Amino acid sequence: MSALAEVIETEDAPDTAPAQTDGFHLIIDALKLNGLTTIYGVPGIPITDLGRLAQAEGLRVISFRHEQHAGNAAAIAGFLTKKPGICLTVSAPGFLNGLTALANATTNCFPMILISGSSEREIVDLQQGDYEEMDQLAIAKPLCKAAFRVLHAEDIGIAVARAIRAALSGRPGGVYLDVPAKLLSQVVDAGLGERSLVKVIDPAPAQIPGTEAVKRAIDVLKGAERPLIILGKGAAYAQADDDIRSLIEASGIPYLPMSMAKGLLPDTHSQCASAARSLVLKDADVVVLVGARLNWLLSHGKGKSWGPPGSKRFIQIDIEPREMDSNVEIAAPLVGDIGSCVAALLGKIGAGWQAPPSAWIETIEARKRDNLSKMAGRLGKNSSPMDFHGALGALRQIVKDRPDAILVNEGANTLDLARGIIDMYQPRKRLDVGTWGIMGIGMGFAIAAAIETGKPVLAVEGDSAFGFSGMEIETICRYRLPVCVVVFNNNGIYRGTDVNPTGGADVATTVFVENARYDRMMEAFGGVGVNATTPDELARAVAEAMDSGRPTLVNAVIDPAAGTESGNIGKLNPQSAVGKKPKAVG
Ligand code: ADP
Ligand code: TPW
Ligand code: MG
Repeated sequence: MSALAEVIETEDAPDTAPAQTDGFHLIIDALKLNGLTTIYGVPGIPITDLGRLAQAEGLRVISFRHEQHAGNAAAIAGFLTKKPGICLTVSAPGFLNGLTALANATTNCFPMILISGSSEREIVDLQQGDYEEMDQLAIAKPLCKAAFRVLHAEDIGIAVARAIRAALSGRPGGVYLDVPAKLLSQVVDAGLGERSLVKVIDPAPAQIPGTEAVKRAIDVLKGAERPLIILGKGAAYAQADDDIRSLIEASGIPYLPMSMAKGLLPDTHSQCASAARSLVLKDADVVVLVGARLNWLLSHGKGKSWGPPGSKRFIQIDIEPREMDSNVEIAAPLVGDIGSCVAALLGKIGAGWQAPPSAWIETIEARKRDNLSKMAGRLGKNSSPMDFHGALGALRQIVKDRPDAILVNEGANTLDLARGIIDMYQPRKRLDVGTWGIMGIGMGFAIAAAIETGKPVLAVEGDSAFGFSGMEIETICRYRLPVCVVVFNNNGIYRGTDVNPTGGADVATTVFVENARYDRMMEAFGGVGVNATTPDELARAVAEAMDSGRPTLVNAVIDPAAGTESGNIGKLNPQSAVGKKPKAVG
């Protein structure tokens, strides 16, 4: 141990001793110095006092009921603010609970830092059975972008700086910071401590694309007859909203927003091709990817949905060079940050730019008109029990009337149908299950969205999806957050009509308690609970909640037979790969 880090018993210190600080305060000061003023976590040994002291020092410390939701909150805070969200957990089990969120953040390219207390190194390394013993650093490493452990208080400043830079620079992601119990109580001279802190300068430096690469991209684009731009959540994260809109409008190219890029331009924009999705994917000849990976969500850029092999050329904008050619050949890789890349393209799209051929635009228009009119008929139904379209038609109007509200969305049918039906009007207003299609982000995302933006939040949740994080409605009530949760209650996963094929006493594996009243859970914590059986009742309850800002849960009674297996992605079920249509039993 260095001289600086030596633990000094405070009661032995003479009155004239120089001012001192400790590991607790240095962590808090390092976060503050870097503008990180909110912590999402769960208290316990050894970090209870870190949370207390952070609150005493003016940070906002939001205590959750389970670390996974605190972690999800930190991750989405990172997405919304371009600053790493901070999650604080206790050792071993608390750390593991937070780890799912850290891995999910990394997968989704959200910047966050999981700070976890840990047991004593000497005991952990000899496996002598410490309280909550676990080699957390080793476990975190493969699941995040970077992982660090701090042993000396005077290294805290550098460690926090490294964590921030690792989370934000290049492709953003999750970082793990291991803080053993002993570190927190280490005492050091206050002046030395202060000088050891580091303010990170320019943590996400602009990455300017090469001129050759820009020219190549423009050449490919100029040769296009049926161009398409796909906006991904990287484009939403980049906060280059004005330039992205200018690029689309100046080029006249139709665009398709991925789920969390919806609202980057209003979904009602004339160039939005969402309502003609399958047509544009199949028929486009040049596709510009802006912060969107060619992963499963885009059928890996190949196969039937992309038209005949070799019928496409791709231009890809991404900050991560290794993303290029990950699934198919990229004709024009444009490596850099989205702001710089889009600005560079925009600089080349001047007065003489040829808009795409009108035949392409008209074909898309015709398909959009067709699909939108088919959908419109289904949205107005005021039936009871509700089907998904009737209920979502009501919520679509709620969001249209409140375009700055944030929509959180998870489930299967509840997710896929809400994505298609609820138009978004502003950037970064739609937060959902992301790259993994993970259930359980709901309440964590809703809480952080309310805390970070101060805007009302509408969480549209499948009844199964809600169950993963449902206990956090106590957190919503405790902090009096303007969150309205709508549980699409169809008595189960995908639908509530499956039966046990053996005829035995156990219900089917996808079925829940019939006619459960989730609204009463909210009432238990002092919030507003409403049971809604028609779209009109649903609309009234949600409008009132969004306008009052009172924590509300609406139990929306959905026909248990209305959903389909796995929502839109039934084809990914292994049974369907061998030619059997996935079908609910019963
Ligand atoms: P979606 O799920 O919406 O299709 P993905 O998560 O697959 O989006 O893709 C996001 C991509 O955006 C990632 O490949 C990531 O490297 C990239 N990205 C994130 N931030 C930036 C940025 N500031 N500049 C450039 N690329 C970025
Ligand atoms: C962490 C698998 C995908 S969708 C879903 C599950 C359990 C729930 C669907 O039912 P829900 O929606 O929410 O009631 P609806 O409208 O279709 O009835 N565990 C994790 N992530 C995933 N994706 C699953 C399980 C799953
Ligand atoms: Mg359900």
